[in-house]
Amino acid sequence: MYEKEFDRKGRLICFEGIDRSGKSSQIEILSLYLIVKNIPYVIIKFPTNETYPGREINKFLKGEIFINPDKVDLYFTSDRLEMYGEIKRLLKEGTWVICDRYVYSGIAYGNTALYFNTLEFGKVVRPDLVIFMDVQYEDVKNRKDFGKEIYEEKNRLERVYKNFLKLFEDKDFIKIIDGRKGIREISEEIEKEIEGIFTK
Ligand code: T5A
Repeated sequence: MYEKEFDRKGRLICFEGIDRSGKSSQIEILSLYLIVKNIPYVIIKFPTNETYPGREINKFLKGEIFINPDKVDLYFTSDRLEMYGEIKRLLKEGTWVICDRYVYSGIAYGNTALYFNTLEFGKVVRPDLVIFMDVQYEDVKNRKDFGKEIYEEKNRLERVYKNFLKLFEDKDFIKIIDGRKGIREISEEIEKEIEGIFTK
């Protein structure tokens, strides 16, 4: 699935989890940590607003436009495909890239993703670390703003959660974090993981 290795000076950290699992909150805390360490970084949230497909998906998720489910998956993939070159460029120059969702969301959420994700094979920049925020629908259904977006419903998120677990079985660069803990406790665990990849 991954792009062939290249000389990277930066590190690629990806966050995954179901909707409202706490990714953005942790990324905000991690960015403060990187500032203190004087590490240049960029945050990329997928779907982005940088590409045409990304902007269309963002409208779709808010219910502003309708897009056929197959086409939505294709758009998620296209959005990432447009960004992989930029991620590679940043890593080569020494900037860390923090992704809020990545190819794994494409697979876990996909309607027909197994087909469209084959388009990404060989292009995905391999992460140095994937943090999976391990929470289920029942844990997040009462979190602020839950239910405002089109995919935030029980059946879908239960399916997505199971897909994530299957995907992350036996992968050495995945760290599964209990996302039911408090925000501060989680961020301390994440910092320890980050310390571990400085020396890699
Ligand atoms: N999608 C995405 C696909 O279908 N295919 C794809 O290929 C890709 C890339 C994106 C949607 O698109 C789908 C997945 C999604 O359905 P989005 O709006 O970007 O939509 O959704 P999310 O990525 O899920 O972003 P959210 O903002 O909804 O969730 P976060 O970032 O995981 O959570 P966060 O940090 O904003 O926290 C949510 C709330 O919970 C609280 C926070 O204070 C906040 O109120 N919270 C906690 N509460 C208790 N304990 C904790 N530990 C907490 N951590 C945070």
